[in-house]
Amino acid sequence: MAWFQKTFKINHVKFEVKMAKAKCHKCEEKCGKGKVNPEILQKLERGYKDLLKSDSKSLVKKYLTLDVFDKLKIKKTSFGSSLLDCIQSGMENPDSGIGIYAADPETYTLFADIFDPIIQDYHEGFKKSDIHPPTDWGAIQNVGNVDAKGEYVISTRIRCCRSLEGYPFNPCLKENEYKEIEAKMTDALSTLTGELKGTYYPLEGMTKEVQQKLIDDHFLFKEGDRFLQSANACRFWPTGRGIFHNENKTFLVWVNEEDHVRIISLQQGGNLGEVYQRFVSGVKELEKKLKFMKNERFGYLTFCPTNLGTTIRASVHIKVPKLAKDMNKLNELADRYHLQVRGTRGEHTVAEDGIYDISNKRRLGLTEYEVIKEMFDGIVEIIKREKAGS
Ligand code: ADP
Ligand code: DAR
Repeated sequence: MAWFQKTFKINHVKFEVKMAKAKCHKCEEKCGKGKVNPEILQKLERGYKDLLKSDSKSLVKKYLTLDVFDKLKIKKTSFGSSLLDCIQSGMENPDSGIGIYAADPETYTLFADIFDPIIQDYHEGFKKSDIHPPTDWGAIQNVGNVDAKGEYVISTRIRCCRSLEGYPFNPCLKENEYKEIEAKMTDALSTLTGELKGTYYPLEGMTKEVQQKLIDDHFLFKEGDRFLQSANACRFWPTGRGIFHNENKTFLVWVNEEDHVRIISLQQGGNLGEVYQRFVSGVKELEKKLKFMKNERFGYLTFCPTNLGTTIRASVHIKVPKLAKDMNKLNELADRYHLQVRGTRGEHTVAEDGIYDISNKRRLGLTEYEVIKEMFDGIVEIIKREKAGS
């Protein structure tokens, strides 16, 4: 396989990227060598015009000014990715929150004029000149239970995203590369022992009933996410996709959904410390066996810019009936503590039986411990406000 080794700089920070020289299928077929072809340009112009006319509140609409658009629309990465490969999801889904994905790792540099302002906005101040801090899991034993009396929190979950070195992101992956990633993951997962020991279940061959039950029980990713489909992240589905979990379903790993890997620890109740301990153990064990894509400025690289850095989302499923009477107020409170409110089945879903998914929002520019602490403090405050009735 032809390998791609590239050193490039962003704001004096050197990026060293080594990966298979994959071509983004979409651009490769249509663009030929060196430039974005007229058909791609036409789709970009039309989609951009519709986006400007739409009532979209996405960050890509907010920051893709005409000057930036005209500067970036003619560019193509060495993988063959164009601006269209990055923003077509946001153009086809005006209700996107962000509206952009990195079609391959190089897009973060080549299209920095649109990625950087969106990253700074979403991660609440991570500037072009900022560098993500080194990994720091902190004093794990100091992390406690957000709801020791068990009055509000139903369950607690921590997840992170990882991309395997040597492979581009979803839109540029070939079918055999999905299988290669799955094989590397199943090899690594098969060596886990103790509480982490478990079994890998490929989506291929899984009955719809088993799949739906795993989704309904909040263990498995949803299928057919329209945002990911528009981003060309679901090709060859379900090839190479699957889920690993231990016997108690408290440690899980997703393979080839939005990212190459999602590592998840979850359990009933509010004991964030136990969930964190298991999560860190699992990540450390897998890091012994696999090489993940990471660089100095952004930390762990991911398909979506909202997940860069620690890539950690720590969440509770919680009932806050008093606060939920006024969703604007609940969201304002969440914003104040750098939290994000999602529906019961995750992002882009609604609350069922009054259960909300509340988690840290920012993942970049803080250490792992700071992200967990920020979520812990925010949830404790939310519970305090619910008890007080406002
Ligand atoms: P992700 O967090 O992996 O980026 P989603 O927001 O779509 O993606 O959530 C994925 C799944 O995780 C959903 O089924 C959601 O219900 C479940 N989930 C998230 N937080 C919790 C939690 N605290 N307890 C139980 N399930 C959770
Ligand atoms: N569809 C994207 C999702 C953004 C963040 N969530 C991710 N990456 N799962 C949007 O712009 O809404």
